[in-house]
Amino acid sequence: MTEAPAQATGEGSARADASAAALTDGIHLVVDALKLNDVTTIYGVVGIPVTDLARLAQAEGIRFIGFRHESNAAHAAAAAGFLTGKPGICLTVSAPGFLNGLVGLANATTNCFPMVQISGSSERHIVDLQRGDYEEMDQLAVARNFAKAAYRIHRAEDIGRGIARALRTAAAGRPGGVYLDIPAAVLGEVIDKTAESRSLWRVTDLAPRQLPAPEAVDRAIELLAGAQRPLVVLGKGAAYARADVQLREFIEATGIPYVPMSMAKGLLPDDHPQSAATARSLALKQADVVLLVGARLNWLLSHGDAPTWNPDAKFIQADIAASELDSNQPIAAPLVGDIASVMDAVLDRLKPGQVKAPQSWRDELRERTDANVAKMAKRLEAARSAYPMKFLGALQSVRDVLAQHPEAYVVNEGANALDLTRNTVPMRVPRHRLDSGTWGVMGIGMGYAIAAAVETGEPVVAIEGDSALGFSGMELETITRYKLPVTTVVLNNSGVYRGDEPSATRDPAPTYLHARHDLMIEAFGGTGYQATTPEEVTAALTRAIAQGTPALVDCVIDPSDGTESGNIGHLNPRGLTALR
Ligand code: ADP
Ligand code: TZD
Repeated sequence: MTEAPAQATGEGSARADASAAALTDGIHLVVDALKLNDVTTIYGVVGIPVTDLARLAQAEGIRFIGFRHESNAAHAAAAAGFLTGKPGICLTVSAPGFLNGLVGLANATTNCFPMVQISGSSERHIVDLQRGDYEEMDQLAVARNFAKAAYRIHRAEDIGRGIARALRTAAAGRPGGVYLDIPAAVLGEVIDKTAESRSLWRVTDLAPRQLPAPEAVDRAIELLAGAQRPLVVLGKGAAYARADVQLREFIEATGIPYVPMSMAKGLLPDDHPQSAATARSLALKQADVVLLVGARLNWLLSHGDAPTWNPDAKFIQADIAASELDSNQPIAAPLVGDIASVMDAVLDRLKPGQVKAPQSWRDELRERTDANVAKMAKRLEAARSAYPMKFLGALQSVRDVLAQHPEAYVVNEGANALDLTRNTVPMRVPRHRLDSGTWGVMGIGMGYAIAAAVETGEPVVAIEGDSALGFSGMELETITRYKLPVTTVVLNNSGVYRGDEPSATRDPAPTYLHARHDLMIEAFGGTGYQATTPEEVTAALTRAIAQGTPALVDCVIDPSDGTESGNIGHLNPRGLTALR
């Protein structure tokens, strides 16, 4: 006897419903695994094969922020990782979408921010024989080069395992970007629902504490105790570690001057009396014992080399990655562990009065600070009345408005726009400054700003060079679509570095650009302002922050203001041009 088709009889369709209820698929498993691990937001771009995944995530209460370009979505996920201490999630489609996201993934890894890029991919049996599939690419092989780790899930029953593994690897130890490949066939695979509950798990203690050995702590303390000119360098690893209270207690108890790296600004307020930020070159050149806290001796610190540094300086390095030690200079006292645990141990083992920065050294740095502040005050004063407006004219207005809004997050990229903002706009609160970071990458602006607004709900001010904004400018539409409290301030000097370079041909010079960015945001429904004087900048920014809706202030800056590559012009190869 042949069975009637299930849909033909009432009894059969009830049976089909019952069996469907006992089934689930890869897409549901991914969403359930993310929810189980408290993922609240996915940043991404939809398309084959992840559209239903985004839809289901949204329906199930995970916020999906849809971007215009995956690079920006990945940067947003990275910033979310830095801001929350938990991996940000980016979702991309196969091959080209995946590749677009990789810049963000690699940048996250370089900066030690935790994130996971989940990407759909095409059919393995077609891709691996290179038979020419839709969006064909061996994504796992590609991603390995750019990520802390890369994994692929081959069976729906491994989805829970794959997500747990990706989240753990991204967050534990030195944080970084993890790639997770889920082929379309796995997303569509149907499996028994009872197996589901057993295949998913919640990661316990995502980034376990790692304690330094007591003898390592004592070695570091003794070195500091014998120092004549001790210095602390705070890096973004210290900011990430959320050891704000311990760091402040240690610095204030010992009186040691400190220099914050750009994303560590605000860990202690920039106007703290022990900040040597404004006497940085003297501090680095003279210090005899240097405690690096979550800061690498990479190009941003001249690799620890003379003449920037005292060639006899002894380094103590607190870092979670032991492989970072001795990467550039001998590390006399390694402190391997998470910075919160390291600083707890240091405070615990430090005897009262054992480490005290000599007053003469503090005075020397204070004098240099005062002299540099006075020099800068003259430059600022001159810029205030200059017309056309200078970078420093606009930035003083930004500084003064932001002084009223310590809760605001600052995103910053460009060359001159980056250097001058870092030096002009002080930070008062930890983890409120996000910038181009270790790579000096352009394009983080709108992604970072969107993540800061989504994750914190606070006002965000993105201070952008006009070239820098171009890399992610289409996300102004994302900002307006989601009605985020982001104000973008463009320091528009009509070019990369500057806008007055003459051209040798009928084409514009390679550095020349031209745009009215205030009109761009208006096309998307946001509020655009054009500002030609510092007073106009103040009025526009004050209004924009008060309104809390998407806005852009296009600051018209003198095209002749700005130096080639900002303060890293020496890295430009000159070759024969130097001889001319
Ligand atoms: P900056 O650019 O601000 O100088 P870097 O990105 O060069 O900072 O250095 C950050 C360092 O902090 C990295 O070497 C990383 O391993 C380390 N790090 C990140 N998170 C932690 C943590 N929780 N505890 C200890 N070290 C950390
Ligand atoms: N591409 C990427 C992804 N990152 C980069 N760092 C660059 C190109 C090169 N680059 C810089 O290093 S800064 C910069 C570029 C293109 C832009 C500088 O111009 P700007 O800022 O308008 O953003 P200023 O204030 O005019 O200097």
